[in-house]
Amino acid sequence: MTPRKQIAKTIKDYNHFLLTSHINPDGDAIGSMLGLGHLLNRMGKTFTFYNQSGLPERFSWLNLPAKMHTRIPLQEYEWAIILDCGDGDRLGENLGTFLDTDKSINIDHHYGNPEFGRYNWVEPHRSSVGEMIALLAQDLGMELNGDMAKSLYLAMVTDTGSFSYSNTGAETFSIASEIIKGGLDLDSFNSHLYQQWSLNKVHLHGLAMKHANLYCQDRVGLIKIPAELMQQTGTNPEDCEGVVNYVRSIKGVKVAISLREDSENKIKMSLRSWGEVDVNAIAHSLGGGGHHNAAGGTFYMSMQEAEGLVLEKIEQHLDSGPEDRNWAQVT
Ligand SMILES: [Mn+2]
Repeated sequence: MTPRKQIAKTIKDYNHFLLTSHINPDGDAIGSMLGLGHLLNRMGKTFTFYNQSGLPERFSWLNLPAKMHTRIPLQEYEWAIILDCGDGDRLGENLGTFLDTDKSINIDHHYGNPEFGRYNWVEPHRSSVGEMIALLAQDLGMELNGDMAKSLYLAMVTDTGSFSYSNTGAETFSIASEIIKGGLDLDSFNSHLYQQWSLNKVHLHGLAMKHANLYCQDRVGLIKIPAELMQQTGTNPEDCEGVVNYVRSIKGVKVAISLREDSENKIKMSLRSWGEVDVNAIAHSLGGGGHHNAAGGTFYMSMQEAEGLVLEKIEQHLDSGPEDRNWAQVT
């Protein structure tokens, strides 16, 4: 039996679930979790939500089918379903020791997922885990509508950069089409998703953009957010989401980098690319990971040292020969 079928059967056969996703959750982590919660609700199952970082403010307009727990201990469960976690560490240190991997289901779309669960449905070509939950809903005979569909649409639209990244497949569009047929109000949805900024956030992005720069014969764009920039503008790390896309938009740029100072000597890196350049491999060589065109990681060093190191790695990668060779390594 395929993992996908095994998971559908397990959901039918059991009643009590724990649903969780990665720390600092993005739209896919939240959307897939909420979508699966709504799905379980329709089947009359009980479940608990857990995310160590809680629900980000920018997604607070969604209808939660259950309370989002941020603390252990949690209620007893028969199966834990872990969503969008490229490895077990992404669950956060608290849940790591609480979970019984023998009662865990791992649904993910990251390359190199170590398949830490009893059942592992890992498909790196999928746009998002939300897309996979939509397929599961269809396998279980459900229409893609209501709050379930809205949550899954959020997962797909955020993980594909509004259906623009190379992970957007034909099936992504056909699921989106089913969701629109199911009655999703796009205008209302988009105003909730995109009208979330504060004036402070606009100022933060403006200042960061002003100091963006190009390296490696203008093939690499870099944007930095030192902690003092957030203090100066009264913003927080959540407000930095997406800054990497400004340098990704510059003509001729093959790799876009953002570096954000999380705390002293802790720098969060995001990498984005177009086409063949494999930023997952670059992130991996620096202790991080992700997807072919979108990856990230953390440096425990100063901003200046992190900048030097990431630029050096990218330069080596870009100069290491034809890019199609790098592409061949991951397919
Ligand atoms: Mn994802």
